[in-house]
Amino acid sequence: MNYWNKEIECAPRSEIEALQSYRLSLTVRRVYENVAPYRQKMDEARVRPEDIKSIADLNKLPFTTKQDLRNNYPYGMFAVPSSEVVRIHASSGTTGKQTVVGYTAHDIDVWAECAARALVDVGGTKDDYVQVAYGYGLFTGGLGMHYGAEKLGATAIPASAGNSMRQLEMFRDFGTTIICMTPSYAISLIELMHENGFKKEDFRLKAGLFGAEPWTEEMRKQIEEGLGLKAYDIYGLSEIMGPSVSTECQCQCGMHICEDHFIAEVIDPDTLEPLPPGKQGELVFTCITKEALPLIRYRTRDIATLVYDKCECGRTLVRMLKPQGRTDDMLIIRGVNVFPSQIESALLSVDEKATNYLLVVDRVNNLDTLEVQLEMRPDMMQMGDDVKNLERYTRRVKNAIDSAIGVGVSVKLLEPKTLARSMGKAVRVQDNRAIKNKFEKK
Ligand code: DLL
Repeated sequence: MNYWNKEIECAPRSEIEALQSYRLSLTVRRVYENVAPYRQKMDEARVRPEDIKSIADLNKLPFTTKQDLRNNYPYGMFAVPSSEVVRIHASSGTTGKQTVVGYTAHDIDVWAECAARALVDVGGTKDDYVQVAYGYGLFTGGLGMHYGAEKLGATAIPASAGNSMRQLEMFRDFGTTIICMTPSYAISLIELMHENGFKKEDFRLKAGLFGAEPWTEEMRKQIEEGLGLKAYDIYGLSEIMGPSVSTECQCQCGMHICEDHFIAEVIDPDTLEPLPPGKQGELVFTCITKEALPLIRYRTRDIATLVYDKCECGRTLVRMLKPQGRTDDMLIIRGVNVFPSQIESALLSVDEKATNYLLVVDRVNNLDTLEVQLEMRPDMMQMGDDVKNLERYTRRVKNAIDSAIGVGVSVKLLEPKTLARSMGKAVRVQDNRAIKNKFEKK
């Protein structure tokens, strides 16, 4: 088994916690002195920096939310002067202002270290060709993985997202061995491969780091089969750093968090109380080495579980299980809480190739409706010769989803290629109720 930084990745828990405690106390002092909004929050909570001596004191500290970043847009939460900031990124947020994040040269170095660890986690070495097909730009995906590949000493191929035929040609001609992209983009490349006569045997791909959006085990299977590689999950968020906050190892049983840089907690999103290991709740991160933007107890909105059991790979860093959605992407349909990921799992359990879908939520006569629009594949058009086959298929999909979420949905089959293909984060939900609420409320 290879490690990038064995000393920390396999350190005894007591040492990891001692390091976290030490770094936490320094960070809290620094933000209290340098970040006015934190000083104010801590004063309001009546906590002084000297009260925070170890990770056991973490829950004395107030939380940070995306709204804090918006209120202090663009640089008000930065802990260093602009002369120290060497890069900014921004999150694409669909509503409200962008969230701007900053990095010092040291922050960029730490990030590259975490991304190099991620590549080694999945078997990467200096000899690999790493094609980075996350978008380069304000989004953290592209540059984040790029610096990691260079730090590892591998060959970075800065493909960025898009130009899909070219991506496939590069896989073939440049001898790409590791790819980094969103899982939905991988699915659309597989489709393009088949349409254009590419075969997985044309490529030398061995591993892929897929993240930036939720994806299911069924999608993993499809990507692994379609591209002939091992598909690994990678997680991150711009507020905390970007990709590589955590990454799966070759055991594929959760993502190891870079705990020497981030303290992870899971809280109950209603009571805000920390939950014990193994319980699912909202993930919260505290940055303990970041210089430019050291966020304290940042509420990610992602729903996940922390697992401290021993991992076969030898790493002792805590693992987070695949995020099960976000507290803010939960749909409430006729009073029932529904996560898009539950629908995807049910859909793919009936037909593992049914990855092009859109959930359209609406309100008709004061009643919420959920329509699952599902694209047919060209080979299914033959099924259509016998209308009964298609009806049976539609009914199976509907029954699977109804019983998974406990709400009746309608399923509508669409002609092939009607839905937009994703190159970055896929848009899976169209909720017309928000528009109606805004413009049609009397
Ligand atoms: O998506 C950073 C990233 C880039 C991660 C490339 C992995 C790979 P943001 O645009 O700020 O940053 O979005 C962060 O995306 O809070 C999650 O809701 C979601 N997310 C990221 N990775 C995963 C994953 C990047 N592996 C938000 N599984 C996070 C599920 C993910 N959701």
